Amino acid sequence: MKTIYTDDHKLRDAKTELYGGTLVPPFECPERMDFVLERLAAVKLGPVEAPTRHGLDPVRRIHDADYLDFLATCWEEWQAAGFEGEAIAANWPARRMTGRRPRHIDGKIGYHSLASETAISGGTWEAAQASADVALTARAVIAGGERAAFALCRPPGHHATGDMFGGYCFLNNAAIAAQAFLDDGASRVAILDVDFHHGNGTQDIFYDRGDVLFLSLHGQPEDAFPYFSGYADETGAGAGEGFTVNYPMPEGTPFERWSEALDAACGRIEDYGPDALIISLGVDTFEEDPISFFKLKSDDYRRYGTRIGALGLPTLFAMEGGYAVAQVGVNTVNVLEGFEDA
Ligand code: SP5
Ligand code: ZN
Repeated sequence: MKTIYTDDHKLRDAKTELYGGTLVPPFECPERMDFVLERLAAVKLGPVEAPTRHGLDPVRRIHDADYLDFLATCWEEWQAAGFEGEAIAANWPARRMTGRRPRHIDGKIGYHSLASETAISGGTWEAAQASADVALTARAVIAGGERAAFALCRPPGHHATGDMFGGYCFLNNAAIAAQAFLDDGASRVAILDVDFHHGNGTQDIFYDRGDVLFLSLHGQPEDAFPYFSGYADETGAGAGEGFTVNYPMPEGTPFERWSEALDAACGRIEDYGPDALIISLGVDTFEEDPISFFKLKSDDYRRYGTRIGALGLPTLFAMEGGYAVAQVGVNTVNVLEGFEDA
């Protein structure tokens, strides 16, 4: 299958992540992509092509105008305020406070964020736009008749809501691609999120809609980021009731248990009968991932790729997380190879 990729992701190069009370080098680092590219070449999965520019119109279908304005101006405003570090939120509209959007960047960044680990620095906005273009270009490859495509997105997207960044995500690439399928004539799209973390952003964006089925396998929210979503009783609202499906799982979950949840999710997808499937492909379910607690092994990625391939659907893989950097390439490409074996 084709991979869509651009070096423009390197513009996302924050130096700090707030982790355990100290500023550390971000887990979500540019080098992750090198390992994926290296493995794609080693197994000759297929051509790697550059994205085409799609502009902000398809992004505006998912994200609010004032949020996009914030992303575009955050770093300049932060510097103009005289702050010396990278832009990190320290204040939020917490319970019983007003939800009004402040003017000062120190307030506005809290209004538009859901976590403080993710710092904004120069180039973040440009890289986020390029990442959305990668997803939209892969979407167009499938619309052009290919069975599948791999959007090697960075930064990732599934934590980003319509108006909040966090969890290393700024624009929700999978949601933007799903909406593009619908706007191009699809009736139903399924998004299966296999990243270790709950895809809170994607869930939130489509929570009250029946034209996108969202399913997520993830670390249970009692113990795992993003902590405030991903319970099994979150099932959608209104017209979206029944079209959000969560499979939270505990610390130490091995592939045997995880793959049962995947089988259940695949059954739901078959019942739904979507025109296209998007996989939010995070490989932080790996046993050696430094910030996660599932126990998948490298061979397991190939096995579950085959299960996804057996659905027989047009399938867009969008890269999300995975922080055992040297193994991110093998594990990610194993999924794609397993898919092609189906
Ligand atoms: C796209 C993606 O995978 N985003 C993940 C963002 C997670 N950020 C918060 C990390 C906090 C991890 N704390 C776990 C402690 C493990 N010892
Ligand atoms: Zn993740």
